[in-house]
Amino acid sequence: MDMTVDASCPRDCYDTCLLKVEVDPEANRVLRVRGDPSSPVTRGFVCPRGAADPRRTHSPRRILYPYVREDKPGGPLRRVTWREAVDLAAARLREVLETHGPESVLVLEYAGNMGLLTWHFSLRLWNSIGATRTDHTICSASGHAALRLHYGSSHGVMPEEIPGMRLVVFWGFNAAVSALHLWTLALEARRRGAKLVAVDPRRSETAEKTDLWVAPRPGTDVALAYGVMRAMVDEDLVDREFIEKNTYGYEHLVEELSKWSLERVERITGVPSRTVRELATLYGTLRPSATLIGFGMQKSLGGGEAVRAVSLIPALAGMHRGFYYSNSAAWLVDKSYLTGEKMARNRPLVVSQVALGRLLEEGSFKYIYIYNTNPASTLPNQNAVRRGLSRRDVFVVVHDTHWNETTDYADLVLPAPTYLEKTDVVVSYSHRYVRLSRRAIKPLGESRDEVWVMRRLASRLPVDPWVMEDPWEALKKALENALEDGDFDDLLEGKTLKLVARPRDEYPTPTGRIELYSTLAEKEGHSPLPRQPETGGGFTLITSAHPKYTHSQFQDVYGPIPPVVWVNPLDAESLGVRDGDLVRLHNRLGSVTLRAMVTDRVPPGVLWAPRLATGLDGNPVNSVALDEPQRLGGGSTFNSTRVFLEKALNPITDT
Ligand SMILES: Nc1nc2c(c(=O)[nH]1)N[C@H]1C(S)=C(S)[C@@H](COP(=O)(O)OP(=O)(O)OC[C@H]3O[C@@H](n4cnc5c(=O)[nH]c(N)nc54)[C@H](O)[C@@H]3O)O[C@H]1N2
Ligand SMILES: Nc1nc2c(c(=O)[nH]1)N[C@H]1C(S)=C(S)[C@@H](COP(=O)(O)OP(=O)(O)OC[C@H]3O[C@@H](n4cnc5c(=O)[nH]c(N)nc54)[C@H](O)[C@@H]3O)O[C@H]1N2
Ligand code: SF4
Ligand SMILES: [Mo]
Repeated sequence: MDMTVDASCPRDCYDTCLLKVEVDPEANRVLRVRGDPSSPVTRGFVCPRGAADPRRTHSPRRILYPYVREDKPGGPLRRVTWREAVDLAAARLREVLETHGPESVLVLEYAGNMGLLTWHFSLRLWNSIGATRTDHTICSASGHAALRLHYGSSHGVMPEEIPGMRLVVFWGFNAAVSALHLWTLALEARRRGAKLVAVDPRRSETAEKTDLWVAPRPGTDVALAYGVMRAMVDEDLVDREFIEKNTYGYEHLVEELSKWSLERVERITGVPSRTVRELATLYGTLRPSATLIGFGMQKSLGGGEAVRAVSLIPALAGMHRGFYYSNSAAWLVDKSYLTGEKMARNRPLVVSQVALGRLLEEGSFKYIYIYNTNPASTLPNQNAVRRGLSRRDVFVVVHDTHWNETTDYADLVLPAPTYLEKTDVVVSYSHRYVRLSRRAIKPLGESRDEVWVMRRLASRLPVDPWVMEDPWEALKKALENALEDGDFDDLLEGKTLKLVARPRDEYPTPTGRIELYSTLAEKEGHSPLPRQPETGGGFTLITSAHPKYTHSQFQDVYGPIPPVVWVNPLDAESLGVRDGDLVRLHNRLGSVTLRAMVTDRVPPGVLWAPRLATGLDGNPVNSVALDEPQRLGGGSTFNSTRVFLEKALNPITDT
């Protein structure tokens, strides 16, 4: 008989849906994944990825057994037993630790599964031996650093508040694709009379559906935000009482604004002054408002600066933390206890995830343990990444659920169960609702979870006793202060609980206020007020999320990510490119061939491609992606990628 199991989607996604999973226990099959209607935020529906989870779970691309690779990249595989696999992984690790030291061991993980056990607890082994890790800067780091400068921490509006807003601004945030449930909450606000705005250089799916679309040139959001604030000040649309009571440095900000005439703003951003005024009027008259700042906009050389500038607008409009970026800093989950970072004797070496390719290429590591991430697709400067992983003097272990680009570079491949095959707890980075995600079916093949593998490895190495702590005991301790309306036992029983959230109107800044002028920035060597970076000429390549894929995942279900690039009709004409032609994008890092879609959804000088597509020449889009970390927070700069574009020969029709 079929049955239904409660789970939470652990994918790197704003929404962290509560799910109802229908399974056939006898056949050990997942039949259907539905949204749980009891969730106040994710409300009973799933995105195309959630809906495809039964197919992804039972996909022919699943890794079901451990394998040793004879020759990399891509050489023949030999199936081995778990005992052989663990012996080999541990022996090589011991050898590298003894001859090269822990710095030459790299643990490389990210948010492929955000489960607290899957992702965090399984880091204990690596923290105990002092392995090098990355700084997790690939996604949102610079925005967090930016908000800390002005607000002390980065949490903001809670999703349940969105329907009550009178204005919702999606600033560099394609929520209609990347955060379907937050978008749905905004649609509810609109039904109650709210206005929706999108700020995006590209006519994104979100921009197409909002009431106002503001289209700055890429990387000019600081100027635009200053323009909006200037108009608010000039037209007396600011909340003076709020500013007086809750902010620091208003005079400095006003002085800066005096340099930002709307003509200057228009020259830099391309946004007409009347549109800047219109946005300022919306902010000044429609309260409360929520400004949803996307991770996407933040992935450029001045992305952190842009987040800083945009975040100050709602303060002028009189709102406590009137932005939403990520609420991960609001919760009191003790992650450093879970990961063992807190107990570790030595601080490990931390390297840039954004610039990792160059380190890999130089041979900085002799042993790399990879899980929950697909670096041979998702990191920038792919040529360096792939050369680095191909080195003969580095032993690469990959523990993943599916064969992917990175498994081609693995010396040892280990099979992992998907989230539907293990029990875990997932904490969202947007909403407060948390529930036990129960195992729906037994692990497929010989797949073994991350905690199991960690403990097996640890039993063959000299490690601290805390590595072997019972995972559920550790979880209980890590959640001790985190749950608002119940305790750990309630969670184990399956109740949906709320996380305690830090207050919205408290500011752990040096002055205890919203620092419009950041004294922290001054101290740390950044400009106290956000700074508009230089923007160059040539083509800027923007890449962003596609509705059917989570980064590189789901190609086994939906087929390859479309290898297309949007080109503005004026650019196409001047380069002699017609719709459907093959074009080659190239720069000093590499090249990729894509099919041109000529469309006015991008302005001249801007190209857009779905992220993580593989080009028609077999090169990943990230072959050309910039790997220079941002100055503020070290974040990624994918959207500052500059490329040349030329018509390519079509291998089939052009001879
Ligand atoms: N379907 C789907 N959803 C996802 C994911 C996924 O892979 N697939 N991944 C999740 C993850 S990890 C992330 S990080 C988020 C990302 O989600 P978002 O924050 O929405 O980011 P992106 O989709 O990268 O881009 C958002 C928008 O920023 C615009 N943009 C680019 N440069 C600029 C600029 O200079 N200024 C402004 N104003 N806008 C700019 C782009 O045109 C794009 O429309 O999505 C999450 N949700
Ligand atoms: N060009 C371009 N590139 C980008 C971006 C961009 O905007 N443009 N955005 C960047 C951003 S924001 C992000 S967050 C990164 C994401 O980069 P990655 O984290 O590398 O993204 P995924 O491709 O989703 O890879 C996740 C991997 O985890 C595996 N996995 C899933 N569940 C489990 C599990 O339970 N256990 C184990 N062991 N493995 C599991 C999946 O099979 C998959 O191989 O990509 C970045 N890359
Ligand atoms: S990927 Fe996001 S929207 Fe889709 S089911 Fe998972 S949490 Fe929900
Ligand atoms: Mo991300």
